[in-house]
Amino acid sequence: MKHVSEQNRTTQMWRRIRAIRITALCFTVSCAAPTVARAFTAADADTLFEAHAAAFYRVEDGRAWFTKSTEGGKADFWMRAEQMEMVLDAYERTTDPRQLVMFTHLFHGFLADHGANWAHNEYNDDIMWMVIACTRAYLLSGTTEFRNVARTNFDLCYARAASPDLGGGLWWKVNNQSKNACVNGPGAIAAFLLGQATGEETYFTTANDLFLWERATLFDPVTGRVADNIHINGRLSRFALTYNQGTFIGAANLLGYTDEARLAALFTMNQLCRDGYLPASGEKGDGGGFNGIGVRWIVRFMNDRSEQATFEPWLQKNAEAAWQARRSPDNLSWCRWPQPTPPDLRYSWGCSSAVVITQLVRPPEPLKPETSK
Ligand code: 7K2
Repeated sequence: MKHVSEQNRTTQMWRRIRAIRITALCFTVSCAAPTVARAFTAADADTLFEAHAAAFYRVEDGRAWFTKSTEGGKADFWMRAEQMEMVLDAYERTTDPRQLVMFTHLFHGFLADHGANWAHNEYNDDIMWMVIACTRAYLLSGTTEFRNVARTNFDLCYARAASPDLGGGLWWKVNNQSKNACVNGPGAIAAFLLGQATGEETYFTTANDLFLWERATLFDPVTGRVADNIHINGRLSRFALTYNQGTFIGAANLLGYTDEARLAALFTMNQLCRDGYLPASGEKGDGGGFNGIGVRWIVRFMNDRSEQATFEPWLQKNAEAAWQARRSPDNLSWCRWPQPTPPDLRYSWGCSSAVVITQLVRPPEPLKPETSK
């Protein structure tokens, strides 16, 4: 016992000495070179957005797309839709009209490749993502073409996906085998935004019904976990993903279920992160943009409900890591921060989460006033 407490005392003494040294060092460093500990800024958010556009955004005759990777190709349906949301995130921060022009070109490019009716796509979730992008764009720009396409496709998707099996909710695919968080959260959000865009009450009712089904079926009210899906046989796949947490939080917040939104956000922060960092998914597949989607709806909830004290330091830590992880010379940042971005081929979708988080999270207040330039 004596030995142990002596050891403790010695350790404590050394800790104190080290703390004093570190304080002294920080003081010296910050006086000599105020940029050493600088946090990401609005200019850095511009840099990441422009770097992503330079690497992946292409436009011809007013029709634009995001390439699949630095080698070319075209991003898949839903990854393209979600990178269109990324452009709207940037526009909401900057209100730079050039970003609305970009969206308009992307919209026309999307219709050129996939048509104005997306019923040929067997994934109901894919359609809901694009409905969200177009409805958000309408709400920001007033361009009725965006709203009309969104509405037509929501209606056709809802008609084929909604069913009373398993208590309600939407099927994930047209083969009607499971009901997944990735279509029901987005479906609730899409319906709510269409309610705002059209003023029609039935969309709000649909949004509320979808949310209540997801809450009853996929949400754990004790922990805040959102399960990925329920199979037609009633088996629940409990694995939790940041994008599913995000769209659940988004729908809950829009509809006024603040306690549920907070619990699901706390689960994301405390249970899905390691050292506070959002989980690093594979960048090739669907996972590359999951954290961007999660953060989008957590930030909206945080801002709408004044929850900054709980969530902002964590989000800023991730945004800072996303910024620091960028590579030179092209400033692309992948989705696996705080690990640095490797030098080889990158995917547009896998590089979108870093862009999204830096658009949405407010940079931290500078610790020290800038010294003279
Ligand atoms: O199993 C679903 C979903 O529940 C799960 O969260 C993710 C995990 O995978 C699928 S959804 C992903 C997509 C697969 N490729 C085509 C896309 O349109 C489709 O929705 O990644």
